[in-house]
Amino acid sequence: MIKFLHTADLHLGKIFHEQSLIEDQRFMLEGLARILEDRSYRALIIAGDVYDRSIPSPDAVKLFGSFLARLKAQRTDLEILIIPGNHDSPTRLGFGRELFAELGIRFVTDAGDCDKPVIVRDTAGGARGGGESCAFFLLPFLNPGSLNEDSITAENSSSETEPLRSQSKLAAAAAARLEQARKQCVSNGLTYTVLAAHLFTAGGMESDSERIFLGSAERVDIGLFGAFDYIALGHLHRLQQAGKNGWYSGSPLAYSFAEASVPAGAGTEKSFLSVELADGQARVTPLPIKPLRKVSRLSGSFDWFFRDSVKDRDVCAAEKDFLEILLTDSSITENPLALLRKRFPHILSIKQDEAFSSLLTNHAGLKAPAAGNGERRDTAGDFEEFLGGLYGQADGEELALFRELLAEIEAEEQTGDLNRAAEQRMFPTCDLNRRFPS
Ligand SMILES: [Mn+2]
Repeated sequence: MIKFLHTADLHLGKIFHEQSLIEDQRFMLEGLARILEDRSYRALIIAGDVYDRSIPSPDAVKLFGSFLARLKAQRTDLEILIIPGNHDSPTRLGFGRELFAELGIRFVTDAGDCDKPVIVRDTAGGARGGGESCAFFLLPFLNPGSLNEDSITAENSSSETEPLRSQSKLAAAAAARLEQARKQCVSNGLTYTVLAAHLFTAGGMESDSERIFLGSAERVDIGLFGAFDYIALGHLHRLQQAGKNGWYSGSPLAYSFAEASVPAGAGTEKSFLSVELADGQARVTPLPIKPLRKVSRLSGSFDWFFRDSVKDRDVCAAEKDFLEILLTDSSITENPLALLRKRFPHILSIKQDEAFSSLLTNHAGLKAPAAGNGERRDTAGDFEEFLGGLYGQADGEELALFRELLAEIEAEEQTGDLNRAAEQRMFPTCDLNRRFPS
């Protein structure tokens, strides 16, 4: 029997609505290290997106370094298998990989190396083993150009090779290489073959925290890798099966409110996957992860949250979570985040969709009239109407102040126009957007 743990999409260094998650990630990795104290685990797979950014934050790098050191301090025999995802820089992630390989920490960062497996043997039956064995193939995220056309057909008559761009073509090229190497392993008597890959498979269920790929050519047919006993996938952040033998472990923490655990919803639980290869098949067991702080979504009126919910069990249970609150009021509340933060210290987002949509339907007149009808806009009148829409009626004092400021600005604009005309004779107009593309 060969047993290993599969995770992916750690996104170390992730900033979630301006909130650093580094403490939450440290807590999660401590939990992972504790699971791996169990000596029956022979390997750990991290299937891409170790970091959130290609240039990771110093905190993230330190955290990952100390995590690897801890794993090796407690278990020198554990194989640690790592590939870059689309968020990682392969070169930076793979720094020192030749040295790390000596320690049983494998970073495969070049797609051309995907056909060189790491062999793990079951030594439970004594030092000479005699037990089962597994070849772990590691396929890094396929950046455009990371494989050439000639990888598909070994006998390529043309000397010119074309770098491949789309995910589907790259995956097909990788699959051809992998299948040759996999067959070789089987004929060499290895019991199992496993593939780790960071891919967006066709039919996969997305959440809000992956970087999206557009177009069907960017989705990969998981059937290409159907001969492997298990495919440890990264990229999609929800735990899900892909094809017969493929699994996304999902991210170990929720990285969007779409993955919130409150209210309870299907498929939002975060887990590591414990995989046992035995009796010719893979048995997959999700190990639920208890986060330091949950990500939750609540809805109700502002007054309910501000006053009336102090004894509500669900609200009290979520008080310290990373929160998104959906306000159901039909009128807009000013500064709700500042007001609610006293009670909910980790509130990160407030939505007032209902108030905004009722504002639009009840005050259709707020919409700007069609441009170019020659009518001069009455700015103060528009503002009065806007205040009316927000608060039922405009505040007279506010409106008077607005008229005063408006008069000042209009006077300035008139003199400004004369100055600008003079400036433009000296400096021809330049398009700022073109000079500084966003
Ligand atoms: Mn990811």
